[in-house]
Amino acid sequence: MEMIKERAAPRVERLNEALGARMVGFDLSKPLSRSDIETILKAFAEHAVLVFHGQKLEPADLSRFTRHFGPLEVHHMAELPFPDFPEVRILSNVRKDGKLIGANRAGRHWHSDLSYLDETGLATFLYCVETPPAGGNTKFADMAAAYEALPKEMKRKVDGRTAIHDRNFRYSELYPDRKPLTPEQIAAVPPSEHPLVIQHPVTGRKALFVAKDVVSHIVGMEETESRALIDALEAFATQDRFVYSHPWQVGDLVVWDNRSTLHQATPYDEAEYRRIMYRTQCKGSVPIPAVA
Ligand SMILES: O=C(O)CCC(=O)C(=O)O
Ligand SMILES: [Fe+2]
Repeated sequence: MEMIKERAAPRVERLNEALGARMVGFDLSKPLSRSDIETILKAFAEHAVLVFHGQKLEPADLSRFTRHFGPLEVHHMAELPFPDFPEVRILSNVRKDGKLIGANRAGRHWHSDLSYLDETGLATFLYCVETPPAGGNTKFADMAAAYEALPKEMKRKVDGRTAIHDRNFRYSELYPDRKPLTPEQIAAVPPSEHPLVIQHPVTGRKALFVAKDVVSHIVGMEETESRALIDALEAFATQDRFVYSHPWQVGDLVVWDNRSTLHQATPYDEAEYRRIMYRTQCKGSVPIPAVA
């Protein structure tokens, strides 16, 4: 008689007090059942950061999984490590023939992916191929919980406001080891205006939408006050009580919701250790302003 290997029933476990869920019993290297997809999308809306351990994924698998969340985004500055899968990027410090095999030191500041475009990032997917024994974490901050916990007088300052997100604002400070952007590259990604408080299209939850190194100013606010408020909002939202820091293991796939979280990569000993991540993203939409 043929033995049928029993798979553990899929389940969703909370990661920590702040946010995130561990997804147990899913094999993302195979097409998923309808009910698994529903479970995953529901958990995504509810927990914002999903962690799947022990995966064995090829670029095709990552691509297929990403498409359950929305249409694929081909990153505007992407190198093409997998010509058949232009949507799959590599993040790494590894060099081949003297050339980096992917983007290095990406996202070392708090941000929401593509927040500087009119249609901002929806879900981002990172799959760990190689990781250093320490450091190289990805931290996530819960911008919905942060908004809810905001002191009244701060809430009054942000409600109904908009802010300018600008990829070019601090690019050269954030990426000192990269070639400066050319005038053409700068012109290709103009700033974009978004509400400071946005509403999640699925859950209806309100979230802060701000990051100090990407938001250049708050519209209609005096410069000094605007800078102080932007810095204070990020500092408030990234307190430990709103943050989950993911320590990577080979085979982890993490997906996060850019509409309700910020994230940041932490440093590691790049001279000593290798870090290789595959990355995809799906296309977002114009953020919805929160109604008071
Ligand atoms: O490398 C990481 O941990 C995250 C980098 C990042 O910001 C991204 O992939 O969007
Ligand atoms: Fe990012």
